[in-house]
Amino acid sequence: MYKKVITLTEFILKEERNFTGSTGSFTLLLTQIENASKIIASHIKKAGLVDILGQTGQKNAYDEEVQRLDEFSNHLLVDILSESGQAHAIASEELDKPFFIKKHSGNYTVFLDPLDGSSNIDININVGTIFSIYRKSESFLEPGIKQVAAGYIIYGPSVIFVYSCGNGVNGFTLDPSMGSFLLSHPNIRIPKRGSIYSVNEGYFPLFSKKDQDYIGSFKDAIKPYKLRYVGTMVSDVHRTLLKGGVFMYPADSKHSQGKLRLMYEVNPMSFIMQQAGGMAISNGKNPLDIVPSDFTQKVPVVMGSKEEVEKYMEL
Ligand code: P6P
Repeated sequence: MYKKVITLTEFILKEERNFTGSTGSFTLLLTQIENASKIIASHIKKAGLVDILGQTGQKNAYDEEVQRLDEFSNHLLVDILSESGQAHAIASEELDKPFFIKKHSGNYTVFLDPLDGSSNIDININVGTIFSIYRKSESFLEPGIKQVAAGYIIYGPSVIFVYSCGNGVNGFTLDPSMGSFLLSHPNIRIPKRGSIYSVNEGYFPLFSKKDQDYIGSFKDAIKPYKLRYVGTMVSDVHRTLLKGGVFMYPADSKHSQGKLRLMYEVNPMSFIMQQAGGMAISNGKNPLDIVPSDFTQKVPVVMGSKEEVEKYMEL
């Protein structure tokens, strides 16, 4: 029996029709991100076989070692988006400053974490790409609430493309035999509560008393929560989105604002969480309401199921 499968391209086109006056520009931009993710996925699959592993010996704006695959993914995404004619500017975790497109400039600003969790590449653990899209604006940095779309691609046993442009969250799995992403997770809704908490317990002694008490509440629960922590935000957030529970990257006594970047990681993932019925909190407020001070700004974050995040707010 013929069963219509919906490709990501068809889905984006259908969504485009929901936006009056849409010109197809956003569709083309998102399709180019899709195309780049397929190329990145294919390189990751054979990372162990070609001389693309290891470090470049360079450091990024956060003084972190740049992995070769980081650099490759960044160059690829910047090139493809620059050529798309739809991007006005591209800001990437791997670039010291935003890249403003002169020729074929477009209407959108894209913030990218080209290869999130890249230090896990060499041990064959999932990595991801995170993107966050704004309309071109005078003030380059805008609060996350102004995002027109956000999403991620998780490169794991399957390659899954998850995104939202404000009408809920949908996930698409790459069918390698067709080279197309097919709708596999329609209308993702995060469970109201979960049974997993996700945090780097190694830093527990450095956390605030409030964060320690919050984490302790999962261990002391009548039915204790499970701890799952991959160390790749895309993986930890994806699991939280599908299974429920909470992911957190708190501030600690050595990092007053934690490690995750507002523009590249916290805003897109908070947007997705909220679109799926979940919540996110940074320094006591919705991360999407934070007026960014600069594009490398870091914020602590707790995100996930309503019940777990509300419990954090009550502390
Ligand atoms: P830690 C990866 O380097 C990353 O930016 C996120 O993907 C991840 O959530 C976090 O850092 C892991 O940091 O300090 O627990 O190793």
